[in-house]
Amino acid sequence: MIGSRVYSLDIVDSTNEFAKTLVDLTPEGTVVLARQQTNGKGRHGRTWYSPADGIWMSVILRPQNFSLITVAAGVAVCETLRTVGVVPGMKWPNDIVLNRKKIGGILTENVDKNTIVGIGINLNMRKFPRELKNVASSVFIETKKRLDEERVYGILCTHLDDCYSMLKNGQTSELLTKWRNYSIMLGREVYIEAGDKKMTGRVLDISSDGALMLMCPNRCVERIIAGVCHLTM
Ligand code: BT5
Repeated sequence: MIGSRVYSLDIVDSTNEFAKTLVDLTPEGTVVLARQQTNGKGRHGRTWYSPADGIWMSVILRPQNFSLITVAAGVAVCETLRTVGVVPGMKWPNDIVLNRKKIGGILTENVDKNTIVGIGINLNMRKFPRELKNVASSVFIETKKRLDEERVYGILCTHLDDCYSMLKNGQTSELLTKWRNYSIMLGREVYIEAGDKKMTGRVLDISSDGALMLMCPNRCVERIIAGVCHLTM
């Protein structure tokens, strides 16, 4: 179902923004795919560097429960990369990482009853602007493998379908088990910025609604719904 209708664009500002213009017109599972984005978006108004050689796509979904959508999309990206011989990790809440560098991200936005799931994967890019060099990388830079973008996109649609079905069928514990297997965070010390709140702690788990469970130095367990997370060790 995911990808049964595709808007395939050469260049667009942001596939998420384009998808927002389609929500009343298209069936669930519609994909917007672009070769290049001129104004790719991250969370909270941040920008997403998206030249050619990556996978930049958005899917229009209408889930009953959207709390685990970002988890489901992240797991689908990891399963896809594993299928093509790359073993990435996930960093809560929305990062896909390889060798501790960010190689992908998820941007989930709700518009009326629709959820737009934006997925970016740095597949074959060979370089990054100076300001991103220390944090970002691509599958090609890390593995020297050049992967066929169309093939990876096709595999991704299949895994997105599987993970979204799990969510719809209430198989959240299976999904969370997959998240735990890909997570690079369990048991690690982290520093969290959640709005004005800043805290450190050890990651215990992810909850059934996608919140991060943190053991703080005072032995209290904090539940973090959204924020930026840095691994400290
Ligand atoms: C994200 O935001 O990680 C969500 C990225 C979602 C991108 C997709 S592409 C298709 C769809 N259409 C869109 O317009 N967006 C989605 P966040 O966690 O806020 O991370 C943003 C930060 O990551 C930036 O502030 C940079 O530090 C860094 N960054 C920017 N471009 C990057 C890239 N290509 N690879 C890795 N890191 C990047």
